[in-house]
Amino acid sequence: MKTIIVSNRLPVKISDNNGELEFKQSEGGLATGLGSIYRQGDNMWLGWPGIEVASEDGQREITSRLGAMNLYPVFLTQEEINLYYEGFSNETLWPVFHYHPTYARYEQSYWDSYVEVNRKFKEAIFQVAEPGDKIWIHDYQLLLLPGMIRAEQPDITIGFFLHIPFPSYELFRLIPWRAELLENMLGADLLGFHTFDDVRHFISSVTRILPVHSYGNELNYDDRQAVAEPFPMGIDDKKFEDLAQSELVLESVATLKETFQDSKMILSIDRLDYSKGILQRLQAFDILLQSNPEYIEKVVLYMIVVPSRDTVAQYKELRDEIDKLVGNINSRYRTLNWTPVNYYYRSFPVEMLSALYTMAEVCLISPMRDGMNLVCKEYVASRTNNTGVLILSEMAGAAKELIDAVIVNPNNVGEVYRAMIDALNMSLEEQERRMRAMREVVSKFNIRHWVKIYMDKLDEVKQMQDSMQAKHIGPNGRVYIENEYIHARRRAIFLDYDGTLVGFKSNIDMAMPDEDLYDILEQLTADPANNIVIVSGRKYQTLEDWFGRMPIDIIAEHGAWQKRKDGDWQKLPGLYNQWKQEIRTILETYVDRTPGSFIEEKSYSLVWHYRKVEEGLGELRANELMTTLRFITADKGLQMLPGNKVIEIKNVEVNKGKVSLSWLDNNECDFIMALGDDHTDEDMFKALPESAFTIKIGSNISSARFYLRDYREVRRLLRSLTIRKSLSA
Ligand code: GDG
Repeated sequence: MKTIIVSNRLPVKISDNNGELEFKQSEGGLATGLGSIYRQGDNMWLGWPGIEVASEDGQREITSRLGAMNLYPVFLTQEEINLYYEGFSNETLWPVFHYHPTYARYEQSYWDSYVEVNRKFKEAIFQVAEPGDKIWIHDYQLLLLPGMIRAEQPDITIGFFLHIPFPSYELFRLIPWRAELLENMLGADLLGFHTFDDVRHFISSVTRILPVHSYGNELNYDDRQAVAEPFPMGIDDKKFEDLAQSELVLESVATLKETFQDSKMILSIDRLDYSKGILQRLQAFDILLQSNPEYIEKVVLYMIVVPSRDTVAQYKELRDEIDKLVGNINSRYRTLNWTPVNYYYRSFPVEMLSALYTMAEVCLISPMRDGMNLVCKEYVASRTNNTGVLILSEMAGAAKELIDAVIVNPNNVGEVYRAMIDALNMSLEEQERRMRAMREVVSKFNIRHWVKIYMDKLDEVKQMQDSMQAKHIGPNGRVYIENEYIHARRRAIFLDYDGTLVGFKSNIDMAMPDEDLYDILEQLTADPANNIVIVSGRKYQTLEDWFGRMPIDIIAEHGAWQKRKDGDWQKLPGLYNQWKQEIRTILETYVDRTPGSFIEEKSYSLVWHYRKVEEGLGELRANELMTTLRFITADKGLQMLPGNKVIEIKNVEVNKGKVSLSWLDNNECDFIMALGDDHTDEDMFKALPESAFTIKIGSNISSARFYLRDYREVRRLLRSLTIRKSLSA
């Protein structure tokens, strides 16, 4: 069993040195963190090596040399890079996911290539993967890969991590291929995001766009469970701490100090991107110099912008605008010995970054959107003497953890400007208090911790699925139940109706029994050893219409009404319903405020239904309603029962547990089976003897002993019981 890391780009730089290929391992945070995984044993990292190699010989050589580093290449053509990477990944997904939908291009050719390249990755994986392997896929270039792998290897373990933000549903739904993207993401067992907000947005998109049921962060789709959870990514804190104290870096710091003398340094480092807020940052710095001339010659903005995608029009334009604004500020404020903005459009060796982190009194990170942002964490890790101030945009994922930074809204240029003034004047004590707290966070939640908790959770999700699988009644479980069934002399079979014998319909009147169901019930009732008891929350009149003619016992309205197969309808004695008027008035206010909801009145209960209400709003109102009714119901001896898109208010004495037990008191049975899909069925599962076959439909979060996926599986089980019985007779 091995682990395969997959990302668009391999952590290696291959360069052609006079015909001789040179391989340099990447030192990025992700590569360092995952080094503990992919460098071990048979494990590997699979991705694009970053160069175009057309010849088979060339590809073979690269594959073999990378193999020695536990890397496995997926070769891409220039056209694929243009359409899949620059196109769909960077011109469609990137702007939408970073809240710039107007920059997004929805080109069919981009999408086609994205599908093709994801397929290419899948094929490469199957050249090396075996059943039992673990696969951890990274980032937005490979959103389709989990589903494509799952389709061919249903049991393989797949983790997925998104390094950029997941946008709100309102933005995500703009993408023409939104359903395909989500369906395939759900092929993963564990979906990791940087922040809880990303998780919320993802869950809200999948539940609105696909028929997915969510229980908290567990998502049920297509007979599988996936889990979505935040894992804020950390850095290699030790590396930056050690670098800051290394001789080479200290020498560079001394040189920088000589250059900048008494000027305080505000540092900013980003890749060229419209999501980084570079222009707004320059505007804030401009205001600082304009409104506070005392800072002239006393402060510099040291700004590194790492070149990126500058062949794309939007990026080129941004670059030109930065050039213009930097030129404008420098030309207005420069003095003979001082340049306000030290701007570099290139990258530097990490030792130089470390020297700048060590030197800068202030680090200004003000993206409009950023999945996490590691630069701010590297600054904190480098401040070994606990001084320095971090100004951090609330739109960066890191702001959720580094709450002791000076947090700003990057759109509020005035606020960013004031934050710079505060930072430049912050007392040493205050700096130390904040920096210590942030250093603790950066050190505890470092990259090794991130990898560990992600991998632990992936194993846990797999175990959860396995235990669900164990509870699921497969062929063996079915044979076991059939044997007990055949040898029993007198049987009780309690059947819930909605969601158990028929599918869940948004119109309750549409969920009437069909021929197939009648046929199954007839087969069951044909055996004199069987007592079939329908236990439903539905009105007794409805159940009478549907099943009254059959030799079946019926318990209606959760037990308020009962009818034996050969008797009449009886109501539970001692129930009263004078409370209804007051509760109904409250429910009506909820119906008035919640389009699609309605009230159902039963003899001894009132039900507020929200199955036709907009996703999310129904749950919100249901919680509100429960809070409103909490005291009134307690006062009146009533019970509130939250069910599947319903809240039922009824007398405390009425519940499926009590009624099924009292039914058994009068009827001794040596085989008891109970099936249900709802909260209200839990009372029954708990009340029945341990030997009973209690079966929950649709979820494994239950006190029932077994689980079936849906009403179709229920019908299959019931039918198989009757067939086995007739075969054994
Ligand atoms: C994604 C998400 C998320 C920068 N300039 C130089 C240089 N760097 C290094 C930094 C840092 C890394 O690049 C940048 O990290 P970020 O987190 O800011 O952004 P990305 O890695 O581009 O992007 C982001 C991240 O994934 C991780 O999940 O945080 O939100 O967009 O490590 O030090 N390194 C060197 N020279 C430079 O000039 N050597």
